[in-house]
Amino acid sequence: MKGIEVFQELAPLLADEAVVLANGFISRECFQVLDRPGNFYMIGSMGLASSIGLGVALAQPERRTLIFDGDGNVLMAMGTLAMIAACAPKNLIHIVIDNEVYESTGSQRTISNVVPLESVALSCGYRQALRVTQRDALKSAYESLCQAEGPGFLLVKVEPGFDPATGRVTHTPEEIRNRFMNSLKV
Ligand SMILES: Cc1ncc(C[n+]2csc(CCOP(=O)(O)OP(=O)(O)O)c2C)c(N)n1
Ligand SMILES: [Mg+2]
Repeated sequence: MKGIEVFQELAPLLADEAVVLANGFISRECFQVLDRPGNFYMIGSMGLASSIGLGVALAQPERRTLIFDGDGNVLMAMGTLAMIAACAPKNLIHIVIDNEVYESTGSQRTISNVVPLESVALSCGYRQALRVTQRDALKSAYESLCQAEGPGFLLVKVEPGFDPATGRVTHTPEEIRNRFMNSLKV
């Protein structure tokens, strides 16, 4: 499975969730598959999608919040796993697209081949943590996390392989912020 297939599989299931996306190819692939006002694309700040997602989940406990993260992003901000577990928002699902490389900057190897990030999350205190390696298992794993109490963690092992024809996010940071905030008004 390639990273973009995670979005192809899960995008049809989205409704009014707040979605916070890690920088680089993860944001770009989601933008290509399903751009929506409720998507908050990180433009630059690596490692911080999880912090922002935590803040959104705590501010809007009645709304499900999804974080789409990368292995490099999670390794860079591993302390945030502990903070998410300690704050324990029931409405948060943290999805990590793990290609074992920093693909957006040239595919340098990370260490997620030897550090099982879902075990780290579970040890920190996430209520659920699953690993998926096949596309056909993704939807049911996601749905089981939706039905369980969060915070949930879904590690999706993928092969590297970004399509260079995938465009960049064309919204300005201000547009991303404004439409995201509007989409969260109740
Ligand atoms: C603080 C900071 N350091 C480095 C970068 C450069 N950078 C952007 S994306 C990226 C790789 C992210 O890796 P990962 O989370 O595994 O996602 P992938 O690119 O593999 O989809 C790096 C190093 C950055 N944007 N900000
Ligand atoms: Mg990666």
